[in-house]
Amino acid sequence: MVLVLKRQIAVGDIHGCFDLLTVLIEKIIGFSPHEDMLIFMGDYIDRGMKVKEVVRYVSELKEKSPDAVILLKGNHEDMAYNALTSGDVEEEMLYWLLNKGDKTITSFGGREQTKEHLIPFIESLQLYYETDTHIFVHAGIPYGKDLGTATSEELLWDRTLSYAGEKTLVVGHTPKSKVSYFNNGKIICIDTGAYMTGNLSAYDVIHKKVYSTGAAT
Ligand SMILES: [Mn+2]
Repeated sequence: MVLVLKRQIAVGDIHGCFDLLTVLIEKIIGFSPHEDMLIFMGDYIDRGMKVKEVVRYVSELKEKSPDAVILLKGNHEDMAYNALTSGDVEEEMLYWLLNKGDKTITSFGGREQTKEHLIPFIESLQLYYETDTHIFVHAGIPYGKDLGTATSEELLWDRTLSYAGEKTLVVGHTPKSKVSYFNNGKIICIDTGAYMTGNLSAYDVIHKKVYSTGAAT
C-alpha cells in the first residue's frame, strides 16, 4: 500500500525554544508520522535556554520516523561545529559565543558534554531537501545559482532572498513578522524569530497553510 502524504510541513528556526516546539508539533500541528512529513529548517541551538531538550526531541522524532522527519542544518550548527572541532583555534569559539553559543554550552552542562552530544547530531544533519516542486534550505540560494552551484556557505548564510529558479524555495534564517512570500511566491520565508517573539511558525507546502504558536503576550 502506498501511503499518500497528507501534509509536508516545514518548521522554522527553534533556537532553544523547547516549550514552543512541543506546543507547535503536538498541539497545533498534531504531527502524524504515518501521514505527515516534517522538515526542520535548522538553527535548533543558541539564544534560547533549552537547547539540549530541543536537540534530544528532534533527534528522537527522527529516530522514530526517519522517513517522515528531515533535519536540515542551520548556520548556528555550522558555527558550533567549527568551534567545537577547531582544536586550538579560539577565534572560532569566540565567534560562536558572540552568536549566543554560550546558551548552548550552558544547556548541555559544559564544553565536553556539548561536544559529546552536539557533534554527532550536527554531523547527521543535511544541507537541503528537494522534492519535485520545492527546495528546502536553511538560508537561501543566491540569484543565478542553484543547488549544484551554490556553496554550502551560501545555503547556510544567504540573506538576499533572491532565488529565481524553477522550484519554490522554502527558507528560514531571516526573521520576518509573519510567514512571508518573495519573488511572486517562489520564495517562502518561515522564520518568525521565535526566540524574540514567542512565535514559532511552520508551513505546509501542500495546502499552503501556516501553523504558528502565536506571539507571546
Ligand atoms: Mn540562521
